[in-house]
Amino acid sequence: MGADPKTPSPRSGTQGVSGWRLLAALRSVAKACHKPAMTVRRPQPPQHAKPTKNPAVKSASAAPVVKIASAEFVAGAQAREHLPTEQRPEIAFAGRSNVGKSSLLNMMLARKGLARTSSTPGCTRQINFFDVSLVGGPALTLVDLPGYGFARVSKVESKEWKRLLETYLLTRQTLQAVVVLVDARRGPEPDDAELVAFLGRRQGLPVFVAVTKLDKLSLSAQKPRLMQIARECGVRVIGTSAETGLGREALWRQLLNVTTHALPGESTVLGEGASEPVTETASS
Ligand SMILES: Nc1nc2c(ncn2[C@@H]2O[C@H](COP(=O)(O)OP(=O)(O)O)[C@@H](O)[C@H]2O)c(=O)[nH]1
Ligand SMILES: [Mg+2]
Repeated sequence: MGADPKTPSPRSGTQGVSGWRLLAALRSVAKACHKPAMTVRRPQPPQHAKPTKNPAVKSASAAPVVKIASAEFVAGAQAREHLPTEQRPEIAFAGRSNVGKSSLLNMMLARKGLARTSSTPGCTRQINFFDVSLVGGPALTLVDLPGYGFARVSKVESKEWKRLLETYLLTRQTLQAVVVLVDARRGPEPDDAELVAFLGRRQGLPVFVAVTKLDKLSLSAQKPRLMQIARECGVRVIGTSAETGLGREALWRQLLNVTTHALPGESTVLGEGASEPVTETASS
């Protein structure tokens, strides 16, 4: 009579192996068989940090210190004569085209799409003014400046933008601080250095560097990059991401500290130290 087909017939190598040993042997074979699958290159996770994995982001969105009571677009100026009347304290956001000015503004104002964002550089052709009132706090104006460093606009056009920008930055009486945006991956470029030097003409005008798109770097790369950019810029830098909300509170605190108002119920200054990066990354 032949062996029961369900009973594995003893083969060389497995002869005399007890049940548990066979099981162990099978397991190790199975394990060995799985090994190549484990070494197959899986799709790598993206280099940037996933928003939900950053505890700082969670805490920032869970309990925002700065709450926006109202935010609205009030004026767009393409020429000096179109600039609105000087009324509220103003904070201007400047930087190269596509660095993320409009996105950062929307993040600060907690309003999606209030400032128009675009993946096409050179879209903001005017100075845009946004009035904002904070809950229990001051009324301010945030200003989205035309981007510079965009090669594809005509020379005449870029000259006009430059003149408007310079006039605004040098003469605006209500201007209380300027945030210069620097892309985390590109770092400060000659145009940015030129702007910071230019702003030095207005003595006492606080200038901050906001490092944008930090989410595009891995978590471990973020802090060293911020330190490096702080060294290169020689001023305080704040790491931000419009994607995740990172840096929103830190930047608001810095800005409210230098405008004539303090946060509701607070008078403390965060992030003291000339070139200390102020970040909300998990590593800080
Ligand atoms: N991943 C990521 N993308 C951003 C961030 N900020 C801006 N962007 C993108 O960068 C592009 C330019 O942004 P925008 O705000 O219009 O730049 P602006 O020209 O300086 O005003 C858009 O496609 C945005 O979605 C950010 O923090 N993270
Ligand atoms: Mg813009």
